Amino acid sequence: MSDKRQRARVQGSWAKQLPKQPRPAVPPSQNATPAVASWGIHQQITSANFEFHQPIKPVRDVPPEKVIDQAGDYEISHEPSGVSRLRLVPSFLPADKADWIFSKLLAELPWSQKTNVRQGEAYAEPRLTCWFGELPYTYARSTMAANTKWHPLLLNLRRAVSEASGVGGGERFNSLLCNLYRDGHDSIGWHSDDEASLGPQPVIASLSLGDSRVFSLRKKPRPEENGDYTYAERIKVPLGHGALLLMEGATQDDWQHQVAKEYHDRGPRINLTFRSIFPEPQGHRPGTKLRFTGRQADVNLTN
Ligand SMILES: O=C(O)CCC(=O)C(=O)O
Repeated sequence: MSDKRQRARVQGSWAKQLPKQPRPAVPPSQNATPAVASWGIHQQITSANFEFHQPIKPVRDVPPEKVIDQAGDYEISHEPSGVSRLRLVPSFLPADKADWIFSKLLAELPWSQKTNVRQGEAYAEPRLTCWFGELPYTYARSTMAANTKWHPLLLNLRRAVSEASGVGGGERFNSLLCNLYRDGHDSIGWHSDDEASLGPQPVIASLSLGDSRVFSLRKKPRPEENGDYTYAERIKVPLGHGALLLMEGATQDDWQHQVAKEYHDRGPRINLTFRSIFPEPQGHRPGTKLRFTGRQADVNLTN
């Protein structure tokens, strides 16, 4: 038996199933190797019938990472939860103004290090923060107390950022989380700003000052991916001195974001994230996450 035919015998059983052959009008040729077909007559085996095909493993490509570094409005996804939108204004503040604001805020804001809790373990958040707003804010199982003593400079910035964001027809953001990344080792891990206290589909306006850092986004996987982000869409947004980034629509439902550590020299950076915060829904633990469940935003108590 030729090598090829030997292979066909061994592999024929799992080779691709072929369409049924019509009954041959004439008996198979003397030279062909007979085989018993399902309808009980000899059918001619041809090399075309039993060609070996390497089983095709479905190949799935990791989507190429996108970069957003130009001013504009971007629709980054369309899902049942809605459209996720980013708006980038790289030079929202002119450099000289941004320099002055940066040094004032660095010196004059009440920076402190927050202790968060993850999987029952307390850890020091690797950045400094302070909070302004009439309500406390809880994330990562740790609460920042209400603080109504807004620095006057922050009140001016709030006005400018609220106008640029068009929040609530001229209303202003009522709260501000200030973040100080002292160097490249300070960071914030993957998360969404989706606490129930921020309401459904919050608008978050993020103003950056100081050294540039990369703001990364990754799309939340579908339920059948079981939390695996291997094939997630990813976007990088370099945020420089004076840049304004708005996250709107379903961005917090469908995407996570982070500022990763950087292991080359990075100077200090301040990030001001303006948002509006509402009293926690009754009976919910502070910091509970709001999750989109298909038809409307719902509260998931498993934060
Ligand atoms: O520093 C940044 O640009 C992002 C901060 C952030 O994601 C947050 O504080 O929730």
